[in-house]
Amino acid sequence: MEKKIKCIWYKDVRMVYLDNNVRELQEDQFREKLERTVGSFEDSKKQINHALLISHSDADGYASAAILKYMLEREGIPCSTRYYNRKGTWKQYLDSVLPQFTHIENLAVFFSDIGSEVNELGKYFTEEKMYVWILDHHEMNPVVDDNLPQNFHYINPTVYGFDGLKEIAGSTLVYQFAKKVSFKNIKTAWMALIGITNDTLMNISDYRSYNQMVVEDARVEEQIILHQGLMVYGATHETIKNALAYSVFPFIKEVGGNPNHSRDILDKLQIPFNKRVADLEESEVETINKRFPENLLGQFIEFPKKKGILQYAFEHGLLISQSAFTTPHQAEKLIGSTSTPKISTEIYQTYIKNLTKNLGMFITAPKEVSNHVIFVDASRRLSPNYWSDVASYASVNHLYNPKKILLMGGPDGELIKLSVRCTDNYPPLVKGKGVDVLIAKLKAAYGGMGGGHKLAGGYKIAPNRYKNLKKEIDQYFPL
Ligand SMILES: [Mn+2]
Repeated sequence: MEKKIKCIWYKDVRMVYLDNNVRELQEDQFREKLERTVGSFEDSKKQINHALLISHSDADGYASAAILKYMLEREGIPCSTRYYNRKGTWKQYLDSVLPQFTHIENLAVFFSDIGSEVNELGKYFTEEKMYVWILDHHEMNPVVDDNLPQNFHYINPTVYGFDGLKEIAGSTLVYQFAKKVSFKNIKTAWMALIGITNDTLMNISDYRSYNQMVVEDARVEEQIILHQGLMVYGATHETIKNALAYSVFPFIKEVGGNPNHSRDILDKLQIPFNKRVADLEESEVETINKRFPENLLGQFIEFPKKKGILQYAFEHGLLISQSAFTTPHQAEKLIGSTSTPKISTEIYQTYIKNLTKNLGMFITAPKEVSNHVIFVDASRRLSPNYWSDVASYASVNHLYNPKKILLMGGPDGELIKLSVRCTDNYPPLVKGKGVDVLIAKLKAAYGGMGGGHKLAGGYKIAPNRYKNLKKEIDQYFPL
């Protein structure tokens, strides 16, 4: 079943993000902390009557919650789940959610793929008699452990030098936790891959460390088929004509979201345009790859029990994060579904067409360029639902000067909401410095809220301060 194709052309010469990174990796300390965090759960699980799972409202967050739910229900603990993208303070949010559960004695609250504001959350739970676990992989501020309440536990791999994208996604961390609780939770490895593929936005062969181990677990357990072939993330389930148009990683500039254009190209290459991506012969994959400057050779993950969009890990995750915007009640069900509901297929197609169209627009969009950053005002052209994704895919596809940081966004309510990105070629990454460092500096100077990873983060700022930020931005460099 598994196709083997040698990767001969590596056209996109990637710089070593992380592989050359100067850093101190404290792997033993991380493992010890994981043992202790799992131990704290083992010690108290018999007392817990109910668990509230609070998870991030993206694919990684949904996958994380699904793994936790599987683990907890195996332990006989019923769960409720809430998905959240941090908007205000934690106090505001928790004050609106927790009262629904305060009648339950010995409630456990799990934060997954969210909640790296450990100091803020620690303060909130001092008064509450609840068990709390925070399993997150976003960059976080130093924590004074002595100030935390007694039944409050957290683990974050970035503290030990791990990269929160390439090495350990949110669902990867939750999966490691669940597998330590019981080896039987290895059954959830495939779920973690829904999160990993969407958080990393990388070729699977570029995964490292714990992310790589999850792929291996899922493969050995025969939960997935790992294919080597045409890499067209976003459209792996499609015909080759549509796949070349709607692939978001890589985004094929020449085709630019137009399937008529890809059909003409395929005709000239004498490749049947209605063939499915997974059915392509090795020689056809090589011919197509040679035709475009983008690297189209890579790995993709199939879930053999699923059909349609849900059959492929990356597309499965993308559908979840889109459904979280449009039909939240559907999003959670998708992990348990084998075939794609019609409404979800429509949502997905609209999304992927708009995204590829917008990536084409990004290339020509007006940009304000300083010595160190590129500002793009997204508000005139794009619906806010797309800001973050266009910024991410512009970045992973190197659609702007990779030596600069991208700040893209516009007004969102009373604040300016910015997606902050850098490519894996951004030179300061070699010293472990990425957009997380810039966001921290900006927060210190202008206030506002924000955080994230080395390659991708978000920042919200008041409009009057944003004007100053734009004038003064270069003074925060070198990072
Ligand atoms: Mn995540």
